Amino acid sequence: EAGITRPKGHKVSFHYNSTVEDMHFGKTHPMKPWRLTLTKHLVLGYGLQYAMDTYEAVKAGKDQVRAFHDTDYVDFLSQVSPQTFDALCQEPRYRKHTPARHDADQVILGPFNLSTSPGADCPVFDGMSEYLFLYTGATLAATNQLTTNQSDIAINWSGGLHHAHKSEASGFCYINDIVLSIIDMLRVYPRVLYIDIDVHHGDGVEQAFQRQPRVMTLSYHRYGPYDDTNNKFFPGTGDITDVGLRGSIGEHFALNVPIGSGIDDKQYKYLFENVTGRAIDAFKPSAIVLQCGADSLGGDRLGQFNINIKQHGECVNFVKRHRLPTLILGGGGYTARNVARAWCHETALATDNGTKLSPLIPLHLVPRPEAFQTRAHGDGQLFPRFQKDHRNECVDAQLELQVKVL
Ligand code: TV1
Ligand code: CA
Ligand code: ZN
Repeated sequence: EAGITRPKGHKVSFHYNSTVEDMHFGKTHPMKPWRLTLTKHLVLGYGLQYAMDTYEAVKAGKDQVRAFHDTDYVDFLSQVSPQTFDALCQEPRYRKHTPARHDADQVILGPFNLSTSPGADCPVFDGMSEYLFLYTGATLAATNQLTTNQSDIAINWSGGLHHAHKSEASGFCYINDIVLSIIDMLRVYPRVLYIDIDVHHGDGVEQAFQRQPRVMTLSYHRYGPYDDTNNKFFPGTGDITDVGLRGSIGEHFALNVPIGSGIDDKQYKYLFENVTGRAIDAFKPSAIVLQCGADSLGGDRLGQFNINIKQHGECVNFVKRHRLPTLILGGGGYTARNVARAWCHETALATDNGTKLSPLIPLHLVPRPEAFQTRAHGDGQLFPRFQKDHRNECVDAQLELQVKVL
């Protein structure tokens, strides 16, 4: 589109592979990889590809994933499919990881917290292995752009899977691409700051670096009782008193900002800018990893915050103003149209095109709606609304339906 220009003074790279869009976690599973199709079409529709270098991601190697994850787990992930799952579970080396157990929702869990039962957080689905190694490959390529000084900001909206542990999948996350990226960064940068604005606590990243004073982790998240039950909001960790491993040299290099439901833009801005600003001043990071989970937006299917896209984007701008090498990642986000709006807006902010997106997508750049609606897993009704709604007003309408009081 006319008006979209390359940023002056910094370089942005965008890492993506469309194969991830076609994955299905299961019919009712909240994680919808096709939100990345919507994001891609908005980014291309506005012409933002002309403001950055775009790279097609390739799969990460098993050796690269082993930099954090357990060898058995990596081998299992690289071989598993719905067809091979049961046989793999019987193999001696994986059997020791297979306690027959149920989660709180009575879902049968196999090794590494993986499952083929409906309702599982971390299902085994067709194409899963390819999906995992692709989103990881995109994050590692983005990281390489930064560590070799070829980009100042690198973006991978398919990454940011912050709950995965060394030998366990958790909360829709299988490979922790964030931890792998930070491990790579530590070869080049003295200190790395990780900031997590997903509505969930970034527990996997925090735990991986709980003894590491060269990595500061900072997560903003919903914390506490979920509703009037005794259930805590997932994953239930990230209290304000949780500051890294007690007695280790990593103590005080983790920060947590637990938040109640319904926080609004003004309150979030106050918290984010004060805490992040002071963390940057004190820690003096050499690079920043920003996980931009869009489930902190108002109207999210799983989230409980009331943040508008404008404020979500302000977090990206605030980090960008520090002019440090920055990796921007996706994460959660379960109301697909708002995820796409937020991440497209943030792609524009990263490339200094934040004020140039008109509320209407130029029609000649929009893929044919009918082609879109025939997608088996597409939400056909979303597309026409896409053209009408303003990217910064969309959340407000949702909020009227879902009034939440702090
Ligand atoms: C299948 C089908 C799985 C429908 C999971 C919501 C489903 C959830 C489903 C769901 C769901 C969670 C728990 C599970 C407590 C556990 C990408 C034992 C309508 C980064 C992960 C949230 C968030 C996990 C990931 C959470 C991220 N919430 N319907 N599962 N039980 N798990 O609460 O941070 O965004 O909800
Ligand atoms: Ca968070
Ligand atoms: Zn989340």
